[in-house]
Amino acid sequence: MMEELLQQIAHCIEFGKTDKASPYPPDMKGLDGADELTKMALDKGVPPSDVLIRGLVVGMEKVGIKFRENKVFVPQVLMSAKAMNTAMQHLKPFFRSGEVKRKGTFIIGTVVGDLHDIGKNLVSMMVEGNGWEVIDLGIDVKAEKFIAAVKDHPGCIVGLSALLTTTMVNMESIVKQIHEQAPGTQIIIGGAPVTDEFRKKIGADFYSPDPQGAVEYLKQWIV
Ligand code: B1M
Repeated sequence: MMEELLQQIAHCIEFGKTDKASPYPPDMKGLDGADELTKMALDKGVPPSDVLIRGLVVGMEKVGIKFRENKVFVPQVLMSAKAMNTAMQHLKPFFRSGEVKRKGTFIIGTVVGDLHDIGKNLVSMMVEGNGWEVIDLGIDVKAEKFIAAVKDHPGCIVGLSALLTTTMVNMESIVKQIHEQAPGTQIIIGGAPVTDEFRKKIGADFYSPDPQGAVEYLKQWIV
């Protein structure tokens, strides 16, 4: 029973079924969504950490893999993220009480000068959906803001996103300053113009072309 409920939750996330009222996806019209099923699971006493790890995260991981393989596209991922966010509202009280342990803290932002945020938001949602606490600093983020956040969250991992060839160069000084002021901090970079060659040049720790790569890299840093 519990197993079946968790599988249904994962299915809702994978296919972006937010709640019963949601007409999307059409073949699940009228059925309970992530909202109702998550609440039901918690009411039935399923541990919140199981709802997260064995339900929501499983669904989100499947979406991440399908997105990487071009089997689904941005709109579907956004629907999954919406379903995930809705379900997460029921879990938040447990996070706050410390009953559910997060895997660690991930700080992400689009670098200074750059206002593109769709890719960054996808990464942010996928990482959060995989059980990390995500602090999203937004767009046009200067080095000082990243450093302040890193100091507030010792042991965190940082993600930098850039979509312009003119702003990706700003990553270099941000990486340098974070490494100087908080040595050992892992920094992942990404965004359309970014490459692994560029990562090596600027001394960042990891480059991922997509959100799933970031999620997979983070697995080795779970606290
Ligand atoms: Co702009 N824009 N834009 N734009 N824009 C591009 C990026 C551009 C390629 C269009 C073009 O000319 N063909 C071009 C850049 C050229 C270049 O530098 N090589 C460009 C330009 C020039 C500009 C302006 C300068 C235009 C102008 O004003 N003259 C201006 C700059 C503003 C600024 O930032 N200072 C500008 C403005 C805008 C809008 C505001 C209109 C809007 C942004 C809206 C928003 O983000 N809220 C916009 C958009 C939408 C685009 C395009 C059309 C789409 C970008 C996008 O969201 N893609 C884009 C052209 C294109 O790509 N077709 C373009 C979808 C998104 C899911 O992909 O962000 O790559 P992406 O993220 C991917 C991966 O890269 C990766 O995961 C995501 C999912 O796979 N990823 C990471 C991203 N960050 C990651 C971090 C990670 C790991 C993976 O770890 C931390």
